[in-house]
Amino acid sequence: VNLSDDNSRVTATLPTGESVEILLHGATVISWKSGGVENLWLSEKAVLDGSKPVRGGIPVVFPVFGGPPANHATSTLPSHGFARNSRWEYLGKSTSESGALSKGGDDCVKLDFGLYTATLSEEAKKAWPYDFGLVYSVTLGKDGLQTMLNVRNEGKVAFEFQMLLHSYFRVKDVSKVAVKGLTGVTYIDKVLNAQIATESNPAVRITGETDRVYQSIPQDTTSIVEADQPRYDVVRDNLEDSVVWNPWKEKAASIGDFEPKNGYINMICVEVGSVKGWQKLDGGETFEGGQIIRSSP
Ligand code: TA6
Repeated sequence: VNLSDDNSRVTATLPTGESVEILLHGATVISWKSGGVENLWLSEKAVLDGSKPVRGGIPVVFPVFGGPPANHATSTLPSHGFARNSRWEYLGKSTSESGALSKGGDDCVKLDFGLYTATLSEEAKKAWPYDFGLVYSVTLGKDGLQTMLNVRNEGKVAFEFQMLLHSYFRVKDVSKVAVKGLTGVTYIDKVLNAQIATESNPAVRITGETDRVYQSIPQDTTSIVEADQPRYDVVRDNLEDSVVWNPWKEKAASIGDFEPKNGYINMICVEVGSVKGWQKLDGGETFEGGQIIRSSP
């Protein structure tokens, strides 16, 4: 495990060659390599200096997903909340951790990152005046990557939040991709004026701008298949919702830090989260949710 000289990022590599790189800005995973290939898409114009959220990798969305609602505690927060645009602290690593990804030892390494009220910008504190603590754990294993967010209410006043891990997966050609495991699930179609629909297709294909919020998904795994070969399995842990997003050509052209412009062909977002309604925490209570991603390069 290595903290960069400029204290901006942490990298870890396993003896078997897998690697992960996390930017302290937003605790954004910006690279995850396994089987010799990069699994995450990162825009060539992603801003990595902390001045704005990272376009790509795995941005952490908290305490609100999307544009905040009116007349709500999150109303004056930026879209997708402050977590992805805040400086997190590196809390350290542990290798003895055995869990979903491995039996411990040196076949996995767990890196922890923290964000607390005390380290939040004045602007964010003013916009969302609750006493909270986040610990984001990134565990690199031989057979996958686990990212878990632990949310704690450190105050006495209850608060509610949404969370989502905005993962940009790298693919060779999105026109050959199918997303499986969503049959029968209700979704909000943000491209079709937020109309509610039910997924009738066992294999969701991307043929244009796609922005769907699938809710209350009964089983925990969403699979990304490419050219009929399994590529990623995204397993939700204590989260029931997932967003499938691809900007496609026109939207990609309109996003300033989205480069190359035809990069929409090489990415698909499958974003696990709790975004239907709100999770409520009373003082002292915690919530933990996240994902395990298995890659078959
Ligand atoms: O997760 C899908 C989405 O909510 C889309 O609507 C699009 O806005 C995307 O997130 C990216 O949002 P950003 O604020 O990172 O440009």
